[in-house]
Amino acid sequence: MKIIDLRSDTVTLPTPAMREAMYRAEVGDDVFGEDPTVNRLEEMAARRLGKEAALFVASGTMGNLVAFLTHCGRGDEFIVGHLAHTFLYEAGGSAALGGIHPRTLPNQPDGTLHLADIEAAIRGENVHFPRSRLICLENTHNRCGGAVLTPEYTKAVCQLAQRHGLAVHLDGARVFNAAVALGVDVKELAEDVDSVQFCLSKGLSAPVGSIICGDEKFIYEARRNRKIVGGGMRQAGIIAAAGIVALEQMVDRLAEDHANARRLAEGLVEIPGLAINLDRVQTNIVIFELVSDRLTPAELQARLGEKGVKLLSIGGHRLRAVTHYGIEADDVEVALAVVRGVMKQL
Ligand code: TLP
Repeated sequence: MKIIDLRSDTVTLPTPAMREAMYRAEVGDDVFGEDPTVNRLEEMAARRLGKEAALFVASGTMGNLVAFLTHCGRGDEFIVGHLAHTFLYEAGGSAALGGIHPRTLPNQPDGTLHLADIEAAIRGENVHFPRSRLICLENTHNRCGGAVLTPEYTKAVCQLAQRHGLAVHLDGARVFNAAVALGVDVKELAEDVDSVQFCLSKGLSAPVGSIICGDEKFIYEARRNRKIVGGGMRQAGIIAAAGIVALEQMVDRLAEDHANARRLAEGLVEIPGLAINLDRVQTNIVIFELVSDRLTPAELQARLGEKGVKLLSIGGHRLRAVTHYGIEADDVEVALAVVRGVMKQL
C-alpha cells in the first residue's frame, strides 16, 4: 500500500540533486564564518529576498525565536494574531527564553490583522505598560488555511509600524508559496519588513533549515542570539548545500502543489459530511470540516491512516491536508477515493 502523506509539507524528502550537492559540499567551521557553502546560501537568500544579509538557522521555530530575541528585550511586547504559528505552536519560546510578552489580536479568516486593531493595541509610554516593539505577520498563514497576504497589505502594516516606531517581523515559513500564488517576486512580500524568516525544509523540500533575512546590523545581532540558543552548527554546509538546491530548483514547482491542493479541495467539497470554503484554498494547505456527528475528526484521521491516507485533525471539527513534492495529481485522486469510501460507510 502506497502511503499518501498529507500531514504536512515538512515530510518532504530531499531530491536526488540535493543528496548529490550534500555529498559534494565544501565545508568549514561556520561559527568562525568559514563554511563556504553556508556563506553562499546566506548570500543567495539575502539577494533573493532583497535584504542586506541573511543567517542560516536550524528550523523555522529557531528563526522566529532568534528574530524576536533580536528585536525585543525582556518585558517588551509583540503584537501577533491569535492563530499565528509563533503564538500557538512554538512552545512559548519568546516568553520562556526572552521574557517577551505576546499581545494577541484576532486573525481574520484571510490571515490578516485589522489595521485599526493593531493601531489600538500599540501602547503609549506609561510605567504600567510593557513596551510595544514588534508586529509579527505570517505569510502564508498556516492556521488560516495557507492564506496569502498581499504586498499591499504588508506595506500598510509596515507603514503603520514605522509611524509608531515599531519593527515588523514576517514569519514567512511558506513565503515562496505566497509569491508563487500571487505571481509576484518574493522581494515584494519582504520589501518593507525589518526581518523575515523562511523555511527551506517545507515545500522547498530541503531536509533541514531556515533563513532569517534583514539588514547587516540586525543579522549581526541575530548571529549572537543564534549562538545563545545553541544554533551555531559548525560544518553546516552539509545541510546548506541542499538549501541552495531548494532555492535554485524547487520554487517554481510550488505551483503544482497549489493545483493539487485545489483539486483535492474541489473533490472534498463534493463528499457528503465534509465542508470547505473553496475561496480559502489559495496555496498548498487545505483545511476542511467534518460536519457529521457519527465520528470525530481524530477517528476520521485514524480510519484514513489505516487506508494509507495520512492527514491531521487540528482541533474543533477541522482537519488539514497539505500537498507537496512527492504528492502527484494521481495521489490526490486516490486520496479522494479513500475519503469518499470511508465517509460512505458512516
Ligand atoms: N509548521 C509545521 C508544524 O507546526 C507542525 C506544519 O506542519 O505546518 N511558521 C509556520 C507558519 C509554520 O507552519 C511552521 C511549521 C513554523 C513556523 C516552524 O517551522 P519548524 O517546524 O521548522 O520549526
